[in-house]
Amino acid sequence: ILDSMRGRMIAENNHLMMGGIREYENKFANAQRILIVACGTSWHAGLVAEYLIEDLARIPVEVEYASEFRYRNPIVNENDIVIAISQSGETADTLAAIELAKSKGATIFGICNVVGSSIARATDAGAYTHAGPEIGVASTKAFTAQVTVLTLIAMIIGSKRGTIETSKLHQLIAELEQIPAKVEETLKLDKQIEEISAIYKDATNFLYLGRGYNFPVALEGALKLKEISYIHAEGYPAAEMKHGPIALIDEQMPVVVIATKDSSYEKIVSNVQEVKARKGKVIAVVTEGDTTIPAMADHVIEIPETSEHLMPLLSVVPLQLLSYHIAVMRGCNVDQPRNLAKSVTV
Ligand code: F1P
Repeated sequence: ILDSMRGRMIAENNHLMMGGIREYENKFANAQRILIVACGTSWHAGLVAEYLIEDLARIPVEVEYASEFRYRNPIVNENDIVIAISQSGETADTLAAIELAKSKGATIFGICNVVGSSIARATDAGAYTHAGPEIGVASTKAFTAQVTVLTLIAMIIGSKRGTIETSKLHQLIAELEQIPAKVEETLKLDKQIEEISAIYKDATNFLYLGRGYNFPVALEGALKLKEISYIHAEGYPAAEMKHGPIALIDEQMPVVVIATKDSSYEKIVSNVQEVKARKGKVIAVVTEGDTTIPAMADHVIEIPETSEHLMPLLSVVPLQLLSYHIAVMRGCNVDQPRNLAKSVTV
C-alpha cells in the first residue's frame, strides 16, 4: 500500500496504460477540475470518487453518465483531467465520451479491468484494476477494485497538494491494509443475508437509502437488485426522501438503509425513524456494536468499522449478497441476466 501511495505498484503493474498514477501525480495535483465519465456500476464508483477527491484533495469533481455526456455539448477545458472508468473497457458510451473530451484537449486517465481494451488504448494514461474477469455480467468485484484505485488517487493527490494531514493519511493507509480482512468478515454474513432474502424475495419494490459515502452505495445496491433480480428498486440520498419518495413508504415497502457510523449518522437515525413511522420494513446495514438503529430496524446487518472514506468497500458487499440470494430464489440467472450484455458496445 505504501508503495502504491508512491504510485509505484500501480504504475509498474500497468504496462499498457502507460503513465500510471505516479507519472500523472503533478498533472492531477494541478488540475483545475476533474471530470469523471462512466456508466452503470462504474458511474457509482465515480460518485464515490467525487466525495473522496473533493474531501481529501480539494479539487472540484463532476461525475457524468458517459451516455449523456457524449450527446450534449459539454464544457471541457485543456487543463481538465477526465477519468474514464470501465470494467470491460469496451463500453461504447464511455469510449465516445473519451473521444469527445480528447477532441477538446483534456487529458484522459482510464481505470479499466481489461488489459489492452479499447478504452485502455484510447486513454493517455491509467491504472488497471486487476480484479480478474467478472464471471457474471453485473459488476461486483470491479466496483470494489475501482473504488480502491480511486481512493489511492485521492490520497496521492491530497498528499501532493497538502490538503490531507499526514496523520490522516497514515490512518487511511493503515485502515486500507485492514480492508481485505474486513471484507472476509463481511462475507461471513452470507447465511444471515440469505435468511433476510427469503423474507423479501417476492417484494415488487425496494428502496435503498444512504448518506455521504454510502449514498453511491445505495444507488449501487438498487442497481444490483434491478440487474439480477428484476425487482424495481430505487436508490436515494436519505435526505431526499422527504422530497418525494417518502410517499411510497408503507408496510409493503422494504427499505434498505446503509447507516454505518459516520459523520451523517445522527441524520440517518431520523430517516430510519421516518420510515418506521410509516410502517416501512427496514433492513439496516450498521457498524458492529451500534445499538440505536438496531433498536428500530426490522433486520440488522452488522459490518466491521472503518473510516467513512473506505466504507463503500465494505457496505456494498451485503447489498451484493442480498441481490444475489433474492435472484437465485426467484430462479433468475445471476451470471447472465436477461437483456444485459457484458460489454455494451452499441
Ligand atoms: C458498465 C455497465 C455495468 C453493468 C452491466 C452493463 O460497464 O453498465 O456497470 O454491470 O454490465 O455495463 P463497464 O463500462 O464498467 O464495463
